[in-house]
Amino acid sequence: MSFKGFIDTTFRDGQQSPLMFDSYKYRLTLENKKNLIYGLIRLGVRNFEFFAPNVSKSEAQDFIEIKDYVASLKIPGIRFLAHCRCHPNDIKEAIKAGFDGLNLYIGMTEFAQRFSHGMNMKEIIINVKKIIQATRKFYPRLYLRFSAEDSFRTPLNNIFRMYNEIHEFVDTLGIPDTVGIATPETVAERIKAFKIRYPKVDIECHFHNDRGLSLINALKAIETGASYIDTSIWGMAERSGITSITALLLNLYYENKSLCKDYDLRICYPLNVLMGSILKLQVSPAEPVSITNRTHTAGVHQKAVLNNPYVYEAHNLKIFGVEKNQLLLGPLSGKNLIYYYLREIEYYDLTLDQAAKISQEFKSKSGEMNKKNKPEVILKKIVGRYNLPKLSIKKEFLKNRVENLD
Ligand code: HCA
Repeated sequence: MSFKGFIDTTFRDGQQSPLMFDSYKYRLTLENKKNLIYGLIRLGVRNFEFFAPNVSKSEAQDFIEIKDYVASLKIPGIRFLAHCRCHPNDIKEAIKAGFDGLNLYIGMTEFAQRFSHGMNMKEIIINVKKIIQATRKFYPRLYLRFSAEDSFRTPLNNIFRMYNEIHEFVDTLGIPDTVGIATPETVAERIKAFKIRYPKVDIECHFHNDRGLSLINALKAIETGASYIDTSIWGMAERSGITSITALLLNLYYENKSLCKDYDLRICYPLNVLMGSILKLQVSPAEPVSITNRTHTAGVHQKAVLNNPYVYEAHNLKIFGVEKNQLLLGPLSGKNLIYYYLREIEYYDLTLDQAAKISQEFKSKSGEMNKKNKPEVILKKIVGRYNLPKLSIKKEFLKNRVENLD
Protein backbone atom coordinates (compact mmCIF):
# COMPACT_ATOMS: atom_id res chain seq x y z
CA MET A 1 0.00 0.00 0.00
CA SER A 2 1.21 3.50 -0.79
CA PHE A 3 -1.12 5.51 1.47
CA LYS A 4 0.53 8.73 2.73
CA GLY A 5 -2.46 10.53 4.21
CA PHE A 6 -5.39 12.83 3.70
CA ILE A 7 -5.60 16.11 1.87
CA ASP A 8 -8.11 18.11 3.83
CA THR A 9 -10.27 20.32 1.65
CA THR A 10 -12.69 21.62 4.28
CA PHE A 11 -11.58 25.17 3.54
CA ARG A 12 -11.90 24.74 -0.26
CA ASP A 13 -14.46 22.16 -1.41
CA GLY A 14 -15.98 22.22 2.09
CA GLN A 15 -16.89 25.86 1.66
CA GLN A 16 -18.53 24.96 -1.67
CA SER A 17 -21.01 22.80 0.26
CA PRO A 18 -24.73 23.70 0.09
CA LEU A 19 -24.67 23.37 3.90
CA MET A 20 -22.98 26.77 3.95
CA PHE A 21 -26.18 28.11 2.40
CA ASP A 22 -28.58 25.93 4.40
CA SER A 23 -27.00 27.29 7.57
CA TYR A 24 -26.90 30.90 6.24
CA LYS A 25 -23.18 30.85 7.02
CA TYR A 26 -21.97 31.27 3.42
CA ARG A 27 -18.34 31.19 4.52
CA LEU A 28 -16.31 30.12 7.51
CA THR A 29 -14.92 33.00 9.55
CA LEU A 30 -11.21 33.29 10.27
CA GLU A 31 -11.93 32.25 13.85
CA ASN A 32 -13.90 29.18 12.65
CA LYS A 33 -11.04 28.21 10.33
CA LYS A 34 -8.43 28.57 13.06
CA ASN A 35 -10.45 26.37 15.41
CA LEU A 36 -11.10 23.78 12.73
CA ILE A 37 -7.52 23.62 11.50
CA TYR A 38 -6.30 23.29 15.07
CA GLY A 39 -8.66 20.31 15.47
CA LEU A 40 -7.55 18.79 12.18
CA ILE A 41 -3.89 19.17 13.13
CA ARG A 42 -4.56 17.58 16.52
CA LEU A 43 -6.25 14.74 14.65
CA GLY A 44 -3.06 14.28 12.61
CA VAL A 45 -3.86 15.90 9.25
CA ARG A 46 -0.89 17.61 7.60
CA ASN A 47 -2.05 18.61 4.08
CA PHE A 48 -4.55 21.42 3.66
CA GLU A 49 -6.13 22.64 0.45
CA PHE A 50 -7.31 26.23 0.21
CA PHE A 51 -8.84 28.30 -2.58
CA ALA A 52 -6.38 30.05 -4.88
CA PRO A 53 -5.99 33.56 -3.38
CA ASN A 54 -7.61 35.28 -6.36
CA VAL A 55 -10.95 33.62 -5.52
CA SER A 56 -11.64 36.45 -3.06
CA LYS A 57 -9.84 39.02 -0.93
CA SER A 58 -11.24 37.59 2.28
CA GLU A 59 -10.12 34.05 1.45
CA ALA A 60 -6.67 35.36 0.53
CA GLN A 61 -6.39 37.34 3.77
CA ASP A 62 -7.62 34.43 5.88
CA PHE A 63 -4.98 32.18 4.36
CA ILE A 64 -2.16 34.55 5.34
CA GLU A 65 -3.45 34.69 8.93
CA ILE A 66 -3.96 30.93 9.13
CA LYS A 67 -0.49 30.26 7.80
CA ASP A 68 0.98 32.49 10.54
CA TYR A 69 -1.24 30.89 13.14
CA VAL A 70 -0.22 27.37 12.12
CA ALA A 71 3.46 28.39 12.04
CA SER A 72 3.08 29.50 15.67
CA LEU A 73 1.98 25.95 16.57
CA LYS A 74 5.40 24.69 15.42
CA ILE A 75 4.11 21.41 14.02
CA PRO A 76 6.46 19.86 11.43
CA GLY A 77 5.31 18.62 8.05
CA ILE A 78 2.32 20.91 7.41
CA ARG A 79 1.69 21.56 3.72
CA PHE A 80 -0.59 24.27 2.36
CA LEU A 81 -1.90 23.64 -1.16
CA ALA A 82 -3.69 26.13 -3.39
CA HIS A 83 -6.46 24.82 -5.63
CA CYS A 84 -5.56 26.50 -8.92
CA ARG A 85 -6.83 26.51 -12.46
CA CYS A 86 -4.00 25.98 -14.95
CA HIS A 87 -3.93 29.72 -15.26
CA PRO A 88 -0.87 31.98 -14.74
CA ASN A 89 -2.85 34.36 -12.47
CA ASP A 90 -3.92 31.62 -10.06
CA ILE A 91 -0.38 30.25 -9.95
CA LYS A 92 1.29 33.64 -9.51
CA GLU A 93 -1.03 34.66 -6.67
CA ALA A 94 -0.68 31.30 -4.89
CA ILE A 95 3.11 31.41 -4.99
CA LYS A 96 3.11 35.04 -3.81
CA ALA A 97 0.86 34.11 -0.88
CA GLY A 98 3.36 31.48 0.28
CA PHE A 99 1.63 28.20 -0.55
CA ASP A 100 3.83 25.09 -0.39
CA GLY A 101 2.19 23.56 -3.42
CA LEU A 102 -0.37 23.85 -6.17
CA ASN A 103 -3.31 21.55 -6.80
CA LEU A 104 -3.73 22.24 -10.50
CA TYR A 105 -6.71 21.00 -12.49
CA ILE A 106 -8.49 21.28 -15.79
CA GLY A 107 -11.52 19.52 -17.26
CA MET A 108 -10.81 17.34 -20.30
CA THR A 109 -14.20 15.79 -20.96
CA GLU A 110 -16.06 16.61 -24.13
CA PHE A 111 -18.47 18.69 -21.99
CA ALA A 112 -15.67 20.71 -20.40
CA GLN A 113 -14.13 21.30 -23.84
CA ARG A 114 -17.42 22.55 -25.26
CA PHE A 115 -19.11 24.26 -22.32
CA SER A 116 -16.39 25.25 -19.84
CA HIS A 117 -13.00 26.56 -21.04
CA GLY A 118 -13.60 26.00 -24.77
CA MET A 119 -10.19 24.46 -25.57
CA ASN A 120 -9.92 21.19 -27.50
CA MET A 121 -7.73 18.27 -26.38
CA LYS A 122 -4.71 19.41 -28.37
CA GLU A 123 -4.92 22.95 -27.00
CA ILE A 124 -5.40 21.68 -23.45
CA ILE A 125 -2.29 19.51 -23.67
CA ILE A 126 -0.14 22.29 -25.14
CA ASN A 127 -1.29 24.86 -22.58
CA VAL A 128 -1.14 22.68 -19.50
CA LYS A 129 2.26 21.28 -20.40
CA LYS A 130 3.68 24.76 -21.01
CA ILE A 131 2.38 26.02 -17.66
CA ILE A 132 3.46 23.02 -15.61
CA GLN A 133 6.88 22.80 -17.23
CA ALA A 134 7.57 26.49 -16.61
CA THR A 135 6.31 26.33 -13.02
CA ARG A 136 8.53 23.34 -12.30
CA LYS A 137 11.52 25.08 -13.90
CA PHE A 138 11.18 28.27 -11.83
CA TYR A 139 10.03 26.56 -8.61
CA PRO A 140 11.84 23.21 -8.49
CA ARG A 141 10.84 22.56 -4.86
CA LEU A 142 7.20 23.52 -5.12
CA TYR A 143 4.83 20.57 -4.67
CA LEU A 144 2.79 20.13 -7.86
CA ARG A 145 -0.31 18.07 -8.40
CA PHE A 146 -2.24 17.92 -11.62
CA SER A 147 -5.76 16.49 -11.95
CA ALA A 148 -7.91 15.85 -14.98
CA GLU A 149 -11.20 17.05 -13.55
CA ASP A 150 -14.05 14.56 -14.02
CA SER A 151 -11.51 11.78 -14.60
CA PHE A 152 -14.06 8.99 -14.54
CA ARG A 153 -15.96 10.50 -17.51
CA THR A 154 -12.76 11.29 -19.37
CA PRO A 155 -11.64 8.55 -21.78
CA LEU A 156 -8.56 6.88 -20.33
CA ASN A 157 -6.69 7.46 -23.58
CA ASN A 158 -7.13 11.20 -23.27
CA ILE A 159 -5.94 11.16 -19.67
CA PHE A 160 -2.87 9.18 -20.73
CA ARG A 161 -2.20 11.61 -23.60
CA MET A 162 -2.14 14.45 -21.06
CA TYR A 163 -0.39 12.69 -18.18
CA ASN A 164 2.32 11.25 -20.48
CA GLU A 165 3.35 14.84 -21.20
CA ILE A 166 3.51 16.10 -17.63
CA HIS A 167 4.08 13.20 -15.22
CA GLU A 168 7.82 13.87 -14.94
CA PHE A 169 7.19 17.46 -13.79
CA VAL A 170 4.65 16.75 -11.03
CA ASP A 171 4.72 15.08 -7.64
CA THR A 172 1.18 13.80 -7.78
CA LEU A 173 -1.41 12.94 -10.40
CA GLY A 174 -5.04 13.33 -9.37
CA ILE A 175 -8.02 11.18 -10.34
CA PRO A 176 -11.06 13.16 -9.18
CA ASP A 177 -14.55 11.71 -9.48
CA THR A 178 -16.08 15.14 -9.92
CA VAL A 179 -19.68 14.02 -10.45
CA GLY A 180 -19.68 10.88 -8.31
CA ILE A 181 -20.00 8.17 -10.94
CA ALA A 182 -17.09 5.93 -9.91
CA THR A 183 -17.61 2.51 -8.36
CA PRO A 184 -15.05 0.44 -6.43
CA GLU A 185 -14.47 -1.61 -9.59
CA THR A 186 -13.73 1.38 -11.84
CA VAL A 187 -11.58 2.94 -9.12
CA ALA A 188 -9.45 -0.19 -8.82
CA GLU A 189 -9.20 -0.50 -12.60
CA ARG A 190 -8.00 3.07 -13.09
CA ILE A 191 -5.57 3.14 -10.18
CA LYS A 192 -3.95 -0.10 -11.33
CA ALA A 193 -3.56 1.31 -14.83
CA PHE A 194 -2.01 4.54 -13.46
CA LYS A 195 0.35 2.68 -11.15
CA ILE A 196 1.71 0.61 -14.04
CA ARG A 197 2.14 3.62 -16.30
CA TYR A 198 3.43 6.20 -13.78
CA PRO A 199 5.09 4.16 -11.01
CA LYS A 200 7.11 7.06 -9.58
CA VAL A 201 4.25 9.53 -9.17
CA ASP A 202 1.86 9.62 -6.23
CA ILE A 203 -1.86 9.25 -6.92
CA GLU A 204 -4.48 11.43 -5.26
CA CYS A 205 -8.21 10.64 -5.34
CA HIS A 206 -11.21 12.87 -4.71
CA PHE A 207 -14.56 11.12 -4.62
CA HIS A 208 -17.90 12.92 -4.75
CA ASN A 209 -20.80 11.25 -3.04
CA ASP A 210 -23.56 11.60 -5.66
CA ARG A 211 -24.16 7.83 -5.51
CA GLY A 212 -23.28 7.50 -1.83
CA LEU A 213 -20.08 5.66 -2.81
CA SER A 214 -17.42 8.18 -1.80
CA LEU A 215 -16.41 6.20 1.28
CA ILE A 216 -16.17 2.76 -0.31
CA ASN A 217 -14.38 4.26 -3.31
CA ALA A 218 -11.83 5.87 -0.99
CA LEU A 219 -11.23 2.55 0.77
CA LYS A 220 -10.80 0.80 -2.57
CA ALA A 221 -8.43 3.53 -3.78
CA ILE A 222 -6.21 3.12 -0.71
CA GLU A 223 -6.27 -0.64 -1.10
CA THR A 224 -5.19 -0.41 -4.75
CA GLY A 225 -2.40 2.11 -4.25
CA ALA A 226 -3.60 5.73 -3.91
CA SER A 227 -1.19 7.85 -1.86
CA TYR A 228 -3.64 10.60 -0.92
CA ILE A 229 -7.39 10.84 -0.42
CA ASP A 230 -9.15 14.20 -0.35
CA THR A 231 -11.44 14.47 2.64
CA SER A 232 -13.23 17.12 4.64
CA ILE A 233 -14.96 17.43 7.98
CA TRP A 234 -18.46 15.92 7.59
CA GLY A 235 -17.50 15.21 3.95
CA MET A 236 -18.61 18.75 3.19
CA ALA A 237 -18.16 19.68 -0.49
CA GLU A 238 -20.17 20.51 -3.59
CA ARG A 239 -23.63 18.85 -3.80
CA SER A 240 -23.75 15.76 -1.58
CA GLY A 241 -20.11 16.12 -0.67
CA ILE A 242 -17.00 13.93 -0.66
CA THR A 243 -15.47 11.40 1.75
CA SER A 244 -15.81 12.33 5.41
CA ILE A 245 -12.45 12.16 7.14
CA THR A 246 -13.86 10.62 10.29
CA ALA A 247 -15.93 8.03 8.40
CA LEU A 248 -12.80 7.05 6.48
CA LEU A 249 -10.65 6.88 9.60
CA LEU A 250 -13.21 4.67 11.32
CA ASN A 251 -13.19 2.29 8.37
CA LEU A 252 -9.42 2.30 8.02
CA TYR A 253 -9.22 1.43 11.69
CA TYR A 254 -11.32 -1.67 11.09
CA GLU A 255 -9.65 -2.58 7.80
CA ASN A 256 -6.00 -1.91 8.65
CA LYS A 257 -5.11 -0.25 11.97
CA SER A 258 -1.56 0.55 10.88
CA LEU A 259 -2.94 3.17 8.46
CA CYS A 260 -4.31 5.11 11.45
CA LYS A 261 -1.16 5.12 13.53
CA ASP A 262 -0.41 8.81 12.92
CA TYR A 263 -3.90 9.94 13.91
CA ASP A 264 -5.34 10.70 17.32
CA LEU A 265 -8.69 9.07 16.70
CA ARG A 266 -10.28 10.45 19.90
CA ILE A 267 -10.38 13.84 18.18
CA CYS A 268 -12.82 12.60 15.50
CA TYR A 269 -16.07 13.21 17.34
CA PRO A 270 -15.11 16.55 18.98
CA LEU A 271 -14.12 17.74 15.50
CA ASN A 272 -17.51 16.77 14.08
CA VAL A 273 -19.24 18.50 16.99
CA LEU A 274 -17.10 21.59 16.46
CA MET A 275 -18.35 21.82 12.87
CA GLY A 276 -21.91 21.29 14.16
CA SER A 277 -21.52 24.16 16.59
CA ILE A 278 -20.20 26.41 13.82
CA LEU A 279 -23.02 25.55 11.40
CA LYS A 280 -25.63 25.29 14.17
CA LEU A 281 -26.62 21.93 12.69
CA GLN A 282 -26.61 18.43 14.16
CA VAL A 283 -23.78 16.17 13.01
CA SER A 284 -25.25 14.31 10.02
CA PRO A 285 -27.05 11.05 10.88
CA ALA A 286 -25.18 9.47 7.96
CA GLU A 287 -21.88 10.16 9.73
CA PRO A 288 -20.64 7.04 11.56
CA VAL A 289 -18.74 9.09 14.16
CA SER A 290 -21.84 10.71 15.64
CA ILE A 291 -24.06 10.45 18.68
CA THR A 292 -26.87 9.40 16.31
CA ASN A 293 -24.89 6.21 15.79
CA ARG A 294 -25.15 5.57 19.53
CA THR A 295 -28.85 6.40 19.86
CA HIS A 296 -31.54 3.75 20.30
CA THR A 297 -35.27 4.24 19.93
CA ALA A 298 -37.04 0.87 19.53
CA GLY A 299 -38.14 -1.00 22.63
CA VAL A 300 -36.41 -4.24 21.62
CA HIS A 301 -33.13 -2.42 21.06
CA GLN A 302 -33.43 -0.37 24.23
CA LYS A 303 -34.00 -3.46 26.36
CA ALA A 304 -30.98 -5.21 24.90
CA VAL A 305 -28.74 -2.14 25.15
CA LEU A 306 -29.71 -1.65 28.79
CA ASN A 307 -28.48 -5.20 29.40
CA ASN A 308 -25.47 -5.08 27.09
CA PRO A 309 -24.84 -2.32 24.51
CA TYR A 310 -22.79 -4.68 22.33
CA VAL A 311 -26.02 -6.29 21.07
CA TYR A 312 -26.67 -3.19 18.92
CA GLU A 313 -23.31 -1.41 19.10
CA ALA A 314 -20.71 -3.42 17.23
CA HIS A 315 -18.08 -0.70 16.96
CA ASN A 316 -16.34 0.87 19.87
CA LEU A 317 -16.96 4.54 19.13
CA LYS A 318 -15.17 5.57 22.34
CA ILE A 319 -11.97 5.13 20.34
CA PHE A 320 -13.26 7.93 18.11
CA GLY A 321 -14.35 10.17 20.98
CA VAL A 322 -18.07 9.29 21.24
CA GLU A 323 -18.22 8.68 24.97
CA LYS A 324 -21.95 8.19 25.50
CA ASN A 325 -24.99 6.53 24.05
CA GLN A 326 -28.61 7.66 24.16
CA LEU A 327 -31.84 5.77 24.72
CA LEU A 328 -34.69 8.02 23.64
CA LEU A 329 -38.00 7.83 25.42
CA GLY A 330 -40.65 7.87 22.71
CA PRO A 331 -43.49 6.08 20.95
CA LEU A 332 -41.43 2.95 20.33
CA SER A 333 -40.13 2.60 23.90
CA GLY A 334 -41.33 -0.39 25.93
CA LYS A 335 -41.60 -1.37 29.57
CA ASN A 336 -37.86 -1.86 30.03
CA LEU A 337 -36.86 1.67 29.16
CA ILE A 338 -39.85 3.07 31.03
CA TYR A 339 -38.88 1.06 34.11
CA TYR A 340 -35.29 2.24 33.79
CA TYR A 341 -36.31 5.86 33.21
CA LEU A 342 -38.81 6.03 36.07
CA ARG A 343 -36.51 4.27 38.50
CA GLU A 344 -33.07 5.60 37.58
CA ILE A 345 -33.91 9.10 36.42
CA GLU A 346 -37.14 9.95 38.25
CA TYR A 347 -36.44 7.74 41.35
CA TYR A 348 -39.84 6.07 41.47
CA ASP A 349 -40.03 2.85 43.44
CA LEU A 350 -41.94 0.64 41.02
CA THR A 351 -42.03 -2.96 39.84
CA LEU A 352 -41.51 -4.22 36.30
CA ASP A 353 -45.24 -5.20 36.22
CA GLN A 354 -46.23 -1.64 37.06
CA ALA A 355 -43.86 -0.39 34.38
CA ALA A 356 -45.56 -2.75 31.89
CA LYS A 357 -48.98 -1.29 32.68
CA ILE A 358 -47.68 2.27 32.47
CA SER A 359 -45.99 1.51 29.19
CA GLN A 360 -49.24 0.21 27.68
CA GLU A 361 -50.98 3.46 28.57
CA PHE A 362 -47.98 5.43 27.33
CA LYS A 363 -47.96 3.60 23.99
CA SER A 364 -51.70 4.22 23.53
CA LYS A 365 -50.81 7.93 23.45
CA SER A 366 -48.05 7.61 20.89
CA GLY A 367 -50.08 9.51 18.26
CA GLU A 368 -50.23 12.55 20.58
CA MET A 369 -46.47 12.90 21.01
CA ASN A 370 -44.97 15.93 19.36
CA LYS A 371 -42.75 18.94 20.02
CA LYS A 372 -45.27 20.61 22.33
CA ASN A 373 -46.46 17.40 23.95
CA LYS A 374 -43.22 15.64 24.79
CA PRO A 375 -43.07 11.92 25.72
CA GLU A 376 -41.62 12.71 29.18
CA VAL A 377 -44.56 15.01 29.95
CA ILE A 378 -47.10 12.44 28.77
CA LEU A 379 -45.39 9.78 30.87
CA LYS A 380 -45.33 12.05 33.91
CA LYS A 381 -49.08 12.59 33.69
CA ILE A 382 -49.72 8.84 33.48
CA VAL A 383 -47.38 8.06 36.37
CA GLY A 384 -49.07 10.75 38.48
CA ARG A 385 -52.20 8.59 38.63
CA TYR A 386 -50.31 5.59 40.06
CA ASN A 387 -49.30 7.23 43.34
CA LEU A 388 -45.91 5.56 43.24
CA PRO A 389 -43.57 6.10 46.17
CA LYS A 390 -40.16 7.63 45.54
CA LEU A 391 -36.92 5.85 46.33
CA SER A 392 -34.99 7.48 49.10
CA ILE A 393 -31.43 8.06 47.94
CA LYS A 394 -28.94 9.96 50.04
CA LYS A 395 -27.76 13.26 48.57
CA GLU A 396 -24.12 12.18 48.46
CA PHE A 397 -25.02 9.21 46.24
CA LEU A 398 -27.01 11.45 43.91
CA LYS A 399 -23.94 13.60 43.37
CA ASN A 400 -22.03 10.52 42.24
CA ARG A 401 -24.43 9.74 39.41
CA VAL A 402 -22.85 9.53 36.00
CA GLU A 403 -25.87 10.89 34.21
CA ASN A 404 -26.76 14.48 34.76
CA LEU A 405 -30.03 15.34 33.17
CA ASP A 406 -30.47 18.78 34.77
C1 HCA B 1 -14.01 21.63 -8.27
C2 HCA B 1 -14.02 20.22 -8.81
C3 HCA B 1 -13.27 19.25 -7.96
C4 HCA B 1 -11.77 19.43 -8.03
C5 HCA B 1 -11.02 18.29 -7.44
C6 HCA B 1 -9.53 18.34 -7.61
C7 HCA B 1 -13.63 17.85 -8.49
O1 HCA B 1 -14.77 21.95 -7.34
O2 HCA B 1 -13.26 22.45 -8.79
O3 HCA B 1 -8.98 19.39 -7.92
O4 HCA B 1 -8.92 17.29 -7.41
O5 HCA B 1 -14.34 17.15 -7.81
O6 HCA B 1 -13.16 17.55 -9.57
O7 HCA B 1 -13.70 19.32 -6.61
